[in-house]
Amino acid sequence: MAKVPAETQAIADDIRSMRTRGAGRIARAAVKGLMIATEKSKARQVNKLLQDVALAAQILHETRPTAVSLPNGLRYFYTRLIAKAEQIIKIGELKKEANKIGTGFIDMSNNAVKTIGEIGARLIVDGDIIFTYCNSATAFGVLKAAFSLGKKFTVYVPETRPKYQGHITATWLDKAGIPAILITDNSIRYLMSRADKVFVGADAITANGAVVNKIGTSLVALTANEARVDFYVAAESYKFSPATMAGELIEIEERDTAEVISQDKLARWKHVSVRNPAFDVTPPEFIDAIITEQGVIPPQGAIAILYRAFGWYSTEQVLPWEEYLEKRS
Ligand code: RUB
Repeated sequence: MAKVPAETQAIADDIRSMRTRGAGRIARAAVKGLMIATEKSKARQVNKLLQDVALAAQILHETRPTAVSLPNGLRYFYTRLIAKAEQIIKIGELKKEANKIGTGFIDMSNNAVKTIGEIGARLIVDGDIIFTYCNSATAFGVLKAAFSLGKKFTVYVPETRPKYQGHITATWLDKAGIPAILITDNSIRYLMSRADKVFVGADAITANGAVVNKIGTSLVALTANEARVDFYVAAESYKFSPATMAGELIEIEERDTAEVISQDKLARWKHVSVRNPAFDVTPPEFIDAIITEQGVIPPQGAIAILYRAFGWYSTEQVLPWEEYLEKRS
């Protein structure tokens, strides 16, 4: 039985190992993986093509569990491919349509980040002291757009242990010429009293407006709440989780302990183990607003975004490629 193309497998490996990371980039890379799997499929029948792409969707989906942008991106591509497959029987024609679908998602995603930047920039005023956390292209887009408008502000960037994504953000800010201060994660509460606003990204947003983002985000939100600092989340609407409409929880990824401590040191300890959860949940009470490409909403408005995109959650929204995987085996 045919495997997925090497390029699709490489995309999956890059997502798993975090060479490709950040919820938006993960979604765009995964959709690219499906585009390649469709293009390279040797299937001569439409149904067989759908089965090949289903295997690619499964492999890509299993890479990381938390960012909802990943299943949402895969679902966007696969449901539209099924719809086209119902009308088109020529493989070459279907492949062309698949390419359009994938490009459509990637363009929509890039445009959403740009629009969020423009909308979010309005919230920044001269003299602001801003906190961010981890490395979010969407939150960075807000800062960059405000800076391009000539606004003058300073950004505090926590390092974000254990993988130091804050250093990536610091590099981006430096390249953009935006004044920033890199701080250790333990300095957050001490320095938050001087801040005006926080902008972070999201891996998933639930129906009740809770935001799942890099581990430690909820501590940033807690200290912002205590210091009465505005807390904003910048997130495209494909980061909202339809399954949470039916009360499902977002799975929090636990990563390898080697990211936290050397395995030699760990081996010497007899009574101590290590945990490395990668994300946490910030409750809606700590969030002032979520900036989406559709506009700025209170966290309680999350359900409206979800309803508009998916209708009420139903079994139809169960991963659509699963049915074709079953046919394959
Ligand atoms: C990245 C992270 C980012 C969101 C949003 O976690 O928590 O804040 O993914 O990013 P990781 P973006 O480094 O574990 O992938 O706005 O770029 O989609």
